Amino acid sequence: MPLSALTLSSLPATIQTPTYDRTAHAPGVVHLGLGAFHRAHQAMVFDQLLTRGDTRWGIHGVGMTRPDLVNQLRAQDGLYAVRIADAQGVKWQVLGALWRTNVAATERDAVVQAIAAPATRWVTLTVTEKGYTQALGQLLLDGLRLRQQAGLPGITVASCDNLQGNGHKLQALVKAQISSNDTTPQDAQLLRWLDALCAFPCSMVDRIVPAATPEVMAAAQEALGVQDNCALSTEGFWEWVIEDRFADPSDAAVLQSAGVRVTGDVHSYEEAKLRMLNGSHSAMALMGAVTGRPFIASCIGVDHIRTFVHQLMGREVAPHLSRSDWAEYRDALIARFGNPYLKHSVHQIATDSSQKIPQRWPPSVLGQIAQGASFEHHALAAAVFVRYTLGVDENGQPYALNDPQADSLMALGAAQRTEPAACVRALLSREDLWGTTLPHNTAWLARVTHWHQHILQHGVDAAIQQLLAQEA
Ligand code: CS2
Repeated sequence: MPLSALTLSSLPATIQTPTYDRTAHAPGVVHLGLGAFHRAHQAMVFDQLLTRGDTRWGIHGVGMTRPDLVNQLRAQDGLYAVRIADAQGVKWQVLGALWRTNVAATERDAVVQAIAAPATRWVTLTVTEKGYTQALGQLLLDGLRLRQQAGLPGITVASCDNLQGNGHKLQALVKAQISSNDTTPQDAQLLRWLDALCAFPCSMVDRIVPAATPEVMAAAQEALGVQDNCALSTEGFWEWVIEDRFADPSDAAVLQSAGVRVTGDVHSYEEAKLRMLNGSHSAMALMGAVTGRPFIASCIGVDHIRTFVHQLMGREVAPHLSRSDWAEYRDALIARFGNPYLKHSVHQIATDSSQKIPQRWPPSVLGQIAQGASFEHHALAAAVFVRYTLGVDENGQPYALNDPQADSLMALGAAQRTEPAACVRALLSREDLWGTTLPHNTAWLARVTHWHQHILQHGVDAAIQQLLAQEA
């Protein structure tokens, strides 16, 4: 039997299920990007608010491209289970905040109408780093224009992707769809309306939510007694820090009451999270991909990788953060990475590395260079990235590069066995990855070249051990 509104009442009594009416109200939130992360993070915050009787937080969820997930969710009436598991315990919960669904690629008009619906108060986004395209800006603008023309209130449009200053980027993207054309008086009015009545807060979101696996679905069947094709697994920890900038200012207190941190200073949380958590994730993911270790937990469980990550954060990232409690943050991250319940695939995190590296590594390297300090850990991580572009691990197992830049990266990386130095130079010269300054830094180039050579000759593990011996 599949999980659905009909089978909800047959679940074991220990499992928390939605107690609110899921059909009486129109959704107040349109969420773009219906991946695992949103469903086990924000959807759980909104579920809390709905449970308390605030009916404004039902979600109209929009899958950007893939119809399969949306079809599965529809077949389950938008219901799915989340396993929350770590050293503190294991608990299952069925979420009911998802009230409607669409696929942007095939049902664009329905999405525009959802943004323009009178009940909509928020649009939230987790469309990944590569999702910030003109098409996205235009989709949002079309919905917002309809609102303005209908005389409806402005809304809060919150980017929740792993990008520094994500709210500013999104606002600029939406507005660019107007100013790139000749501005008519109507356009000028729309721009004024956007500035005055809509809010684009920056936000930092954090929870480790691996993509769904058959193993989690089997565990869901066991725990629920029904089949759930959309079941997810996550950790107990979650954090959502959002800038105090809302179309409806009273939302600040509402979100705070559900455990969200509302602040004027998202920046210090964003930079710490991107460079410490995500920066370490990318380094471990690439190391795991090249050495044949499948999960983040299998990487952090190896002594020399754990020490490497500890030092990367403490010595090369922390000195440039404005968040002062970084040592506790680092130690908590190491424990989270080791969570045995999270089978977080290294290849999932290595996906789109070309879009992730720019936020995660260069700011720390530049900070170290400015202080005349060592950037060896980042240089080694960059060398592992170069090695990763070969598309075959150290055991001879091939893997696919899942990246919008896969073709160009593999073309540049192909020559690394025969002309390693030229290959490193070519990959490090790319400003889309490293920014405008690093490609001209000869010391950076020299150290990445050094570690790359070491990796080709002795392997990634030996290179890490050599680095630890040298930096002891
Ligand atoms: C990961 C993130 O896939 C990735 O790139 O680094 O999804 C990470 O798990 C989340 O940002 C944690 O909050």
